Amino acid sequence: MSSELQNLSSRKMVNVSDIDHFRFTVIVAKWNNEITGALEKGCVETLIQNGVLTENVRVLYVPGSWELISAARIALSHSKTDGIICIGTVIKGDTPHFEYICEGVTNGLAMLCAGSDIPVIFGVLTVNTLQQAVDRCGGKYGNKGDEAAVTALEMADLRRQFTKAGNPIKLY
Ligand code: DLZ
Repeated sequence: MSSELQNLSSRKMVNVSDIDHFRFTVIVAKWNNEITGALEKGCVETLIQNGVLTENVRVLYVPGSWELISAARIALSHSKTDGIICIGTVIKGDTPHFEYICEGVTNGLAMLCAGSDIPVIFGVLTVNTLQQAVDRCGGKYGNKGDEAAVTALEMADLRRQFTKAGNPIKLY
């Protein structure tokens, strides 16, 4: 399936009730900040457009994608949040750093997902070229920050269906 068919950015609005109760933490890596800044903008705008209150969106910055893991862990441990959205961009260079960082960040965030019921969303671009990143932060393949926001809203809503009083979902 082509990337174009996987572009979710056209679906920016979600059908989720009581969105104004949700709190989100957006963690942004400053490495490749011309890209991550555009992803952050798309993400925050999509959250707000869907009804999340501005004061319920906390944006934190870390040096690089590697630090997304520890920042997400700190946020999980020390804040009340309904979802954590990790934003970064890793661009392939001449050395194997790309593989190490991508694998480390992916595994680290996956471990956080597995260890917590708060959704941790993977908004990290892993691309071969700067142009591929540009295409995905508001270019021809949409803005993956928008997609991360929509995913966070849907996952926060899913969790709420299990945790709110009068739980409508049967666990078995
Ligand atoms: C060191 C490094 C390199 C070479 N490339 C990237 C990158 O493409 N994207 C990114 O987000 N971060 C990169 N970093 C920084 C690491 O993520 C990290 O901040 C440092 O290794 C310090 O732990």
